[in-house]
Amino acid sequence: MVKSKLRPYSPDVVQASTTIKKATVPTDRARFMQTVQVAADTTKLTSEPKDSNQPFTVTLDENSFRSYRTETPGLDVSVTKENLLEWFEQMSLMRKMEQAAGALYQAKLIRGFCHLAIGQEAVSVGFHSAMDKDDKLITSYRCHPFAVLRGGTVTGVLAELLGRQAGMSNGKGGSMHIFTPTFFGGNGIVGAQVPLGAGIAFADKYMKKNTVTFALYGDGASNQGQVFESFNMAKLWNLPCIFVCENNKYGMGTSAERSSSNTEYFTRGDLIPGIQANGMDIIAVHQAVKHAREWALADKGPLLLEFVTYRYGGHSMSDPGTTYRTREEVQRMRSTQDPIKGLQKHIEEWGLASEEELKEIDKKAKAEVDAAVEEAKKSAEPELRDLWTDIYYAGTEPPFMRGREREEIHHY
Ligand SMILES: Cc1ncc(C[n+]2csc(CCOP(=O)(O)OP(=O)(O)O)c2C)c(N)n1
Ligand SMILES: [Mg+2]
Repeated sequence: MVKSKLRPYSPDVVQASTTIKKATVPTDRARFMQTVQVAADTTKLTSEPKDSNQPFTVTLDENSFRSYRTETPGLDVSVTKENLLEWFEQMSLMRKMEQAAGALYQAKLIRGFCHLAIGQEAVSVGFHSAMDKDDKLITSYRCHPFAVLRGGTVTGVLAELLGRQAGMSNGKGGSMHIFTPTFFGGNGIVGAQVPLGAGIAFADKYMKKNTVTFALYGDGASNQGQVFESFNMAKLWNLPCIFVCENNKYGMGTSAERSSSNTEYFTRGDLIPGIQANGMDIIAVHQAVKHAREWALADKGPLLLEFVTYRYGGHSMSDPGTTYRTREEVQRMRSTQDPIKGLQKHIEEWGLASEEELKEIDKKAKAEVDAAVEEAKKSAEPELRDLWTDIYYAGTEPPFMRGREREEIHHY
């Protein structure tokens, strides 16, 4: 049974906060006062769990979603043991990969900028779990997990960060320049990926492909003019584009409250309906993305999704992340709302795997990442001649190109 409630937006709502507030008075006003649930372990088992790939039903916390100009997704989610274990494995792998990147950066083997997605794993893995293989995704800073999930490899990402030939951009791109046929990268110009996402959606619609494009941006990008221009065109042209605000409560070192006059990001699309969802519970993320995908495929045009989430680290490796928020806040999020621990609790309580079995999966993820680090380190750096490759689409190169100095000419 699908439970769905109409929760219209009211300006009276309190901002999504990290504390879980339950309405005590069962009135309409009290309903508006509810904040979105951001704990990772509040989903309840509704039907008997089955073995392997036999579906069973779980029910999300009733405050997992809020909506604007539309209905919230249903709270009952059909999952399998296989799904949940795979999501646990992928989130563990993504965290280990990012931790390894952090260590390589500290060892000065990765240079330049490096943005880690530790804490936000439920978003990337939850997205991938509900996307079709031909759907497209474009994002900004926290891009490494998406690069792996959308067709890349851990070695390919780590080698890219290390600037080695085995990297997904042959070592010439770096952290935010990693792509696959369905993943249009990290993008460093704040907000610029949003019109690109709308353009990808337009191209697919024009080519009559039955796909959905997800354009992700941070709370810190949400006030960019180009974001609103993209909203307008996507709505006007009814594009199959889902705009996704990953609200991790800070844009670099500026809190959402200091940068945005309206921090209810899911309500900022004017005529575009919106849904706010718990970004720490992977089951809620899966359900929200599945809902959004079905929305776009039903030709209803764009939708705004907001995931309330949290990054444990700073904006980049050069930001300690503790000058604009307290250590206690980060510690509280880690210990009470961690997406991996939340799913682990469900898996154990629902009798799908034991603590030891999950530890084993975690150990395997660590071993896979350790091996990827070694392989990436073994790969050579790009050579001088690689300066001239991967610039033009094969066969469209000009006869020659100038190098770093006027005298340095490369003939193709
Ligand atoms: C057009 C533009 N303006 C400013 C910057 C500098 N800048 C880099 S990240 C950032 C804030 C991004 O905030 P958010 O998207 O919330 O990312 P988070 O820090 O949460 O990862 C800014 C202003 C930029 N890269 N591009
Ligand atoms: Mg942010």
